[in-house]
Formats: sequence, C-alpha cells, structure tokens
Amino acid sequence: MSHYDLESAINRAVEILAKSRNAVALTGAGISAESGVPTFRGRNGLWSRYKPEDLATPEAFSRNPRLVWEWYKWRMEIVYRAQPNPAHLALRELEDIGVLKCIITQNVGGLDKKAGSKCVVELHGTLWLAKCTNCNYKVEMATPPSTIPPRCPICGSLMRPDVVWFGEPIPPEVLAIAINYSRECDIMLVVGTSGVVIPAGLLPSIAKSCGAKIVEVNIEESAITSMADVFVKSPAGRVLPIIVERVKRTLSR
Ligand code: BJW
Ligand code: ZN
Repeated sequence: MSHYDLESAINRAVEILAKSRNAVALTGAGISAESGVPTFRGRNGLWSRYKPEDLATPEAFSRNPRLVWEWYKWRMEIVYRAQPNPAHLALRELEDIGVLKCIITQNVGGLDKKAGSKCVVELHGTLWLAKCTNCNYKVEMATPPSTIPPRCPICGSLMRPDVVWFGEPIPPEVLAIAINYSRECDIMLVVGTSGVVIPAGLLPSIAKSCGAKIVEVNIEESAITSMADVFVKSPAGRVLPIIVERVKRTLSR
C-alpha cells in the first residue's frame, strides 16, 4: 500500500466514522501485538510454537491440566505486565465521544478494559476468571495463580481457565449480545483479527448483510478483507490514533 493509498483509506475511514453514532469494533489478537502480547497465527504466532489441539481444547485439558495451566499462567504473566497501547486507547476515546457503541473482542487479556473502555463483550472469555470443572463456581484472579492447577474452594475439583476452547460453544447469552450489536451497528470496525475462527469471524458478514459498512485495520489481508468497504493496511497502534484524532476534528467543526 503506497503512502497515497494509505492516506486515502484513512480519510475514507474518518469520513464514515464521523457520521456514525453506532459503530461497533470487532477485535482480535493483532490489536494487542503492539502491547507485546503474542498473536496466534503468523510467523511469530503462538500456533507456530504450540499445537492448538495440545493446549486449547477440552480434551487437552483432561489429558494434561498442568500443561494447559502452565501455558495459561505464562500468558497471564505476559498480559499482567502489558499495558494498553495507542490502539486500545483510541477505541476508548471513540467510545467516549459517542461514536463507538461497544467492543466485541476475541481477546482474553482484558487490555480493552484496562484502557478504560466501558462496553466490552469478551466472546472467548477471560484469563482473569477460573471456573470449576465440576460445579461451575467462578473465582476472580487478580494475578497469575501461584499454585497450578488451582482447586475449587467450594468442592475441591479442578478449576480451568474461563475461556472458550476449540469445539466449545460461546456462552449463548454472550453470543446473542454480540450478534445483536453486529445486526444493529452502522459500521463494524474490524481490528487485528485473521477472521478464520468461527463464530466470531461470521460477525462482519452479519453486520454487512444488515447494511453496515466494514472498516478493517490490519497489517495484512485477512479472511474479512474481501468484504471490507475500507481496508487500512497499517499497525493498529499507529493508525487508529490518527483516525480517531481526525474524527474528533471533523466532529468539532
Ligand atoms: C495486526 C497487528 C497490528 C498483527 N495491527 N493488525 C475443524 C476442527 C475443529 C474445529 C473447527 C473446525 N472447523 C471449524 C471449527 C470450529 C472452530 C474454528 O473456528 N476453527 C477454525 C480455526 C477452523 N471454532 C470453534 O470451535 C468455536 N466453537 C464452536 O464452533 O462451537 C460450536 C459448538 C456449538 C454447540 C456445542 C458445541 C460446540 C470456539 C472457538 C474458540 C477459539 N478459541 C481461541 C483460544 C481460546 C482463548 C485463548 O486461549 O486465548 O481463541 S483460538 C484463538 O483464535 C483465540 C483467538 O481469540 C482466536 C482468533 O484469533 P485472532 O484474534 O484472529 O488472532 P490471529 O493470530 O489469528 O490473527 C491476528 C491478526 O492480527 C492477523 O490477521 C495479523 O495480520 C493481525 N495483526 N499485528 C493490526 N499491530
Ligand atoms: Zn467446584
């Protein structure tokens, strides 16, 4: 993408966002990359070093809960130290100025909330809750657990991370909220996701079929790019602050 193409994509994104009071963001691991949190796919992604089926499935957990917890504890330590980056802060600002209704995130680290965003739907759950595999009791964890695998304070059974693994359904009430936001938004801002994991990857088509424009920010083309009305090929932390600044300037005129 030449400098000219990028500039023109940014301006088209600004133009339509400035008219919106009902935009929704769909975010993925790429938005946290500039905070130092590894993505899943791609050359340095987690799946280049670990096999998803060994770590992110219910079968993997029953086979080896300690191994799965070690991996999650390591990831918790990374996000625990990480700070929201300019992309998270830009989305928070977009909410503050009344353009962005909500963030639907596939991320489990909670950096959007740490950035101050109020409406965040965590489609794939959160690292900061553990749930009992027997009685479903949930425990909040403010820090990575010191002893793993943790045990349920109620019934003594194994606790697991409260995230959605492959082959598991997204909690129906959470998915319903995400689908509603997708149906009702006028712009879906898709940031830093490969778009290959379903059902999350289907939300842009739902939004589009209900009349929304799709604005995508990614450093590479994704499974969503072919349906995007505007594709901004740039790191989210670099370009989102520019977009939001220009939206603010447009609105104050
Ligand atoms: C930047 C950037 C920068 C970088 N700026 N951009 C065949 C076998 C088994 C299952 C299936 C199958 N076919 C289909 C399925 C279903 C499966 C699925 O989708 N699989 C596909 C992978 C093929 N889906 C499921 O299993 C889901 N459940 C389900 O379908 O249930 C049905 C059911 C109903 C009723 C009863 C029972 C079942 C659940 C999926 C859960 C996904 N979970 C994970 C891990 C758990 C949470 C965790 O530990 O974190 O969620 S997988 C992983 O992928 C994680 C992510 O949230 C998710 C999405 O990844 P994301 O965010 O898009 O990251 P990347 O790395 O893929 O992309 C990063 C992007 O950023 C790239 O595009 C970069 O270019 C970009 N980028 N730097 C901007 N600076
Ligand atoms: Zn229990």
